[in-house]
Amino acid sequence: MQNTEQLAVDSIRVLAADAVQKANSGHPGFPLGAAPIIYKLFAEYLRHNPQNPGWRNRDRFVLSAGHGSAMLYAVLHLFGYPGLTIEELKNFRQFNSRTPGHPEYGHTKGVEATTGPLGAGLGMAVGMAMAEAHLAARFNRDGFPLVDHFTYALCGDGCLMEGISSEALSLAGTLGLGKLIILYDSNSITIEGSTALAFTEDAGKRMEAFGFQVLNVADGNDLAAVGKAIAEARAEKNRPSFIKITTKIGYGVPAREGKASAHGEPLGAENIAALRNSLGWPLAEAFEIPAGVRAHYAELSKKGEAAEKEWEGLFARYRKEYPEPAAVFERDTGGFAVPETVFGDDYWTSLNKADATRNISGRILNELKDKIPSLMGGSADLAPSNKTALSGIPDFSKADYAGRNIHFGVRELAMTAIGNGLLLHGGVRPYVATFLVFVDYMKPMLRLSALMGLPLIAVLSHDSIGVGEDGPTHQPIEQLAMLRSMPNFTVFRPADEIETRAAWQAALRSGDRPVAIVLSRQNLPPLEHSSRSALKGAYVLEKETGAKPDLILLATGSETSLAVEARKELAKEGIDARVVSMPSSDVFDLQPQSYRDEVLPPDVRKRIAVEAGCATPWGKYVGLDGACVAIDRFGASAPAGKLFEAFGFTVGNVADTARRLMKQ
Ligand SMILES: Cc1ncc(C[n+]2csc(CCOP(=O)(O)OP(=O)(O)O)c2C)c(N)n1
Repeated sequence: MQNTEQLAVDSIRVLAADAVQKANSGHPGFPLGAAPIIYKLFAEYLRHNPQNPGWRNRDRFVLSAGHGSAMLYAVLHLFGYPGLTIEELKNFRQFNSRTPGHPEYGHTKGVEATTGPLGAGLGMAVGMAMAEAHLAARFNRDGFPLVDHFTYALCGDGCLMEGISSEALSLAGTLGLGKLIILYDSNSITIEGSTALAFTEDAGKRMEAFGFQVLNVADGNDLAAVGKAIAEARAEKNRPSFIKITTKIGYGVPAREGKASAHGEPLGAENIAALRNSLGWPLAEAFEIPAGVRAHYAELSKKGEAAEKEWEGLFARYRKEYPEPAAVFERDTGGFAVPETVFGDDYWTSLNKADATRNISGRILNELKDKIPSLMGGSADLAPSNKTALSGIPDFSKADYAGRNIHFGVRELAMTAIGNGLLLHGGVRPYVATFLVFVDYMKPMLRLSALMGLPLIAVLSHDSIGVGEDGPTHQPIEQLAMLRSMPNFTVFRPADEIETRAAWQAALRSGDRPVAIVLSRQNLPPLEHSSRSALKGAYVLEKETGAKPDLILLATGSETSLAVEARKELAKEGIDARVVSMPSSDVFDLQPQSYRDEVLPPDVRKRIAVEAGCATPWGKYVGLDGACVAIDRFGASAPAGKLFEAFGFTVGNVADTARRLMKQ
């Protein structure tokens, strides 16, 4: 058994090294050092069923050190995860393989999160552990631990250098997430060399300060010690655990062991042979695994099947005993969709009064909170400004995991990663929030939401120079352009209550795209003709009076009413303008060409976009014969009214721009 175990560990090493070698690209060093950790975890502790990787109460595992992907693929292959054949390992990093350079969620069965940007996995793991705690608090009953699993993340030095590790793990400590276990592969090497160059902190002490139980394993090759530490981590109920495991990067390759050169380049044929030799590996052929090792993994794999069966039995009894929560649990963990009944005609009301869209959004959220029990979220300490608090609903806290108001603290990056983790876990429908300008602090994790196809909702208020006195640090300029440039991402910037309702509906119906709802701080007037057509991204808000408009005014959010006023002004001079409200250019771009041509007739080439952001997104809509009333400089600290005037967001300036175009 001892020998089989060692061979099982070494099979991970050999497969990962062979895959990197064949691809002539990738990172062999991490897998060689960390193989015993992942082996021990998957073989003895992780409750997972390779035959059904999506089983709801499985333990979650996130490889935060995503560059170690070859190791994860080797393990998933050895455990028999569907689709991960030896051919896929041979096609590591090749076009259309199941084994891309970094693990990609939704692409490879058994990969729980897309990782590669270091530290992101830690944030997502915290989100998963929060979802577990929340669902357990809501659904578990005496004798029915329906939701009861651990979340593990494996990270390296790089993940812990990244600031997100502090953001996310500090919150995890505060929340006392006892079922979160961080495994730290401490090999003291990163790409540029020794961690002594730039990372001399005592990470364990940092985690202790965050409120973690900290455990140490002096030798990562000591399987018994690794196992003992994992067992101790699992036994600690009130604190998350951090296990520092000392390993050697490039273990088994004498020329590379303990060196940065082990990190990110193939080992080369000579070193591959040396690896086999020093491990005492019995087979010379690449990708060959001894039959006994395969049998060993097949045996281990069965444990997971049994665990799932047992849970299915538990759930069947639960369903009989508690049919109502069982039905909710099944629905909410079955996908991201919210009940369609939520969006009936009674949803589409409007108070028809001037109000800030952030206030309107807050009202909508609170109307929905009871209809969508899986809705939970919060802000990076700006809930009173973002209007994202669910009133009368308890906070999500160590004392009450059933609460649905999350206090992320001032941690936008971790907040967004946690939002992704909540969605990856399933069972909850999260939103996160901050000021639009601080979306810069969220961006890398929103990019992962988009890449993973997760419908995370980002509520982004204070969306322009309308912020006023806080000045240019708080006034977004290029942020809308940045968000709109992202693939598989939807931005909604509604102009009034009806359009804000459209934004929320679009966000909550989205199953595979993140949605940013961009909201004003200042009051906006209700629009006479706003409609559910906003769901198409853009629509004709004010129609021309003649057969064909002289000009089209395109606007979003707070500038829409300005366009409407400018149209009236132009009408006095006989200029017949159409106003197109375009709360979401992303959604509009997905409409059929016929609809797009209807809204923006190709032969009407005099077009003006009006938006209190940079002009970048508007070129493709206004074309060479059009113009933008936009702001391509930083704002200033002054009352909002003064700023709109100073930067040309006035009826006079929009009308002047139109007059100029008409003369051309
Ligand atoms: C955010 C981010 N920055 C930079 C990189 C590039 N990168 C990949 S691995 C790595 C070093 C990681 O060191 P460590 O976590 O100790 O892994 P090991 O050296 O043990 O493989 C870097 C800088 C990245 N993947 N993500």
